[in-house]
Amino acid sequence: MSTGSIDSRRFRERFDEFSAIGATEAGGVDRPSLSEANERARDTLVEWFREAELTVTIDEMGNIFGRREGSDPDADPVMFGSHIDSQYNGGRYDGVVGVLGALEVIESLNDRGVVTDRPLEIVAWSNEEGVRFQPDMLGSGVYTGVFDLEYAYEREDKDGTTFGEELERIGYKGDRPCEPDDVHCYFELHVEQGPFLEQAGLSIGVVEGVFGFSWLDVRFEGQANHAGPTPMDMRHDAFVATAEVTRAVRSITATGGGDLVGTVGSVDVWPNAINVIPERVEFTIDFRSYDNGAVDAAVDRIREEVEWAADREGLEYEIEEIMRVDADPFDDDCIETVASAAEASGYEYTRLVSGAGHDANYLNTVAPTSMIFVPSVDGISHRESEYTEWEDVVAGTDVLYRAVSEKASIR
Ligand code: HGY
Ligand code: MN
Ligand code: MN
Repeated sequence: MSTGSIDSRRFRERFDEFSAIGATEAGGVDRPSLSEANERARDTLVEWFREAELTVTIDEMGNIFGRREGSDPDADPVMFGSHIDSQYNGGRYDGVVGVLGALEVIESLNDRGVVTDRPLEIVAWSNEEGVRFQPDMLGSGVYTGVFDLEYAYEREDKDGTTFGEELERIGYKGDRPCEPDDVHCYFELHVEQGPFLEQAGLSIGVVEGVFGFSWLDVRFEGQANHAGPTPMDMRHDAFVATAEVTRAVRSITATGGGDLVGTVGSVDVWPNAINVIPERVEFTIDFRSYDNGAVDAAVDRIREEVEWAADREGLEYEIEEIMRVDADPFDDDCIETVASAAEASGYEYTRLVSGAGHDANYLNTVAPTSMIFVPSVDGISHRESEYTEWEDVVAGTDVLYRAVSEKASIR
C-alpha cells in the first residue's frame, strides 16, 4: 500500500527483517559497532543496496555508500542517511529509520523511473553510538576531517580490541578514501529520542541544529583496603569521590541555566568487591547544551569539583576530555526545504533542536545540512522499549523523499 510517495508495506517488511538481526528478548537490538550482529546488519544492507541498483562503495572507516546516478553526472550529489550500529541492548529505530528510510526513497524513485538531475548517495555511517569505541560519530567524524584515520583505528573497547582490528576482522575496511566529497547537501531522518513531538501531537520535527556536547573520562586512584578493620579517617575511597562528583554534575546542571544537561553514564569500579574499599574508579561525564558557553562553563566547573573531591579523599586523579562537538545551527535553506516538504506532504510540524548527537553534526561542517525528526513514544530511546508509530516513520520518510527530490533537481 503506497501512502504519499513511498511504499509503506515494503518498507515495514524490510524494517521488521532488519530488526530481527541482533534482536533482544525485550524487543530491542544488540548490534554494537563492529560486533557480529553489526556485521550481519552491514551484509544485509549491502545486499539490499545492490538489489536497489545502487553502486556500493565502502570507505576506509567502513562507512557504506550507495550511489544512484542522475542525469547530470558532474553535479554534486544529494547525500542522506544515518547509522545502523546500536547501543548495547538499544532500540530498533535509532539510526535505522534514517538508513532504511533513505533506501525506501531510492526504491520509490526506482518504482517511478524518476531520474533526478543530481546523483543521490545514501550512507550508513560507522560507529555513530560511541558506546563500544569512543568517541561517537567516529565514521562521519573521519569523513569530515574531525578525526584522522590513525586516531580512529587506535580506539579501543573495554577488552583492548582496536577499531581498526575489528573493522579488518569483519571485512569492512574498504578502500574508498574516507574524506569529504563535494556534497550538494545532506539530510538525516531520525527518531527524536525526546518527548517534544509526542507532547505536541505532531509527526514531523524540522531540526534547526544539534546540541554541542563534551564527553569526559575521569579516573580516581585511591587505596584498596579491608572494609572492616580500616578506620574511616584512614580511607582513600575512590568511589566516595565519584559519588561527590556525580552530585556536582547534578547541581551544575540545576544552576547552569537553560537546556544544560549532564550525565554520569559509565562507571567501572575496581576491585568491585563487597568488602573492599574501592581503589580505582573510571567513569564518564556527558554535558550538553545548545549554548556552547554553557558546556564550556560546566566542563571548567567539574574539573574543579574533580580536583576538590580528590583532595578531600587523598586520591590521585586524571580527567580527559575525549570529545567536544560544538552546537551550530543547520543550513537555513535545507531547514526550509524540510519545512516545505512537510507542508507539501500535508503534515503539521514544529521546529526544534536535537539534544542527541548525530552524524549530521559533522556533515554540517562540510555541506549544507538539516534533519527530519519523527516522534519517540514516551520520549524513550537508548532503551529496548524505544518505539515510534509506523505511520510516523512513513510520514518522516515521505518528507525525506520530497526534500531530497527538491534538492536533487537543478533549475
Ligand atoms: O550520544 C548521542 O547523542 C548519540 O546517540 N551518539
Ligand atoms: Mn542515532
Ligand atoms: Mn543513539
